[in-house]
Amino acid sequence: MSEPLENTARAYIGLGSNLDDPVAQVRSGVTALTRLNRTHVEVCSSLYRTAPVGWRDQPDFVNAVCRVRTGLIPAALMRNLLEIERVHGRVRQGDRGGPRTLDLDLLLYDDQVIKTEELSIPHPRLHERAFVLYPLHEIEPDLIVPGRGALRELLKVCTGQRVERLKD
Ligand code: PH2
Ligand code: MG
Ligand code: MG
Repeated sequence: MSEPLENTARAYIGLGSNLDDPVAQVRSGVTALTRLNRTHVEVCSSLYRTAPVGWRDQPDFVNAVCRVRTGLIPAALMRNLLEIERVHGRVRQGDRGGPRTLDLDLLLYDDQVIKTEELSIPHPRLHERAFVLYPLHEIEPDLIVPGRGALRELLKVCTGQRVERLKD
């Protein structure tokens, strides 16, 4: 029997991949989220093909966002996300923003604002990234991002980044 999810937080997780069959990587990442302890995946966005932001000279990404309910505290949830990345062959070589098999970003955790060595919530660049804002808007159009305001307004500023929703 699954554990009760009372006193849980609502968190949003961004998924991204641009190596080794990105669509399969992102789908597998979602499956891994559904298997996390004390965590229930409530809804996932469509998959989106997106132009790389930052380091341009790399393949297009596939991105998505999931909303979960979780009994894990943010640091524990983050540790679990890093472990899922590792299982998906993620190699970290100081290549910030470079190609990756699977990236799982903890975007939001309730309306908390957290800044520690390991964790920045809301994700510090979420408000300027169409590849996060579009899938987030698909599942949560009325969302307010703590410290950044209405998602709807953030989207308006975020033009010029190529984002294409993939058919199921
Ligand atoms: N992730 C990055 C850097 N740039 N661009 C797109 N389109 N999608 C991503 O997931 C992405 C990126 C760093 O995590
Ligand atoms: Mg990322
Ligand atoms: Mg990341």
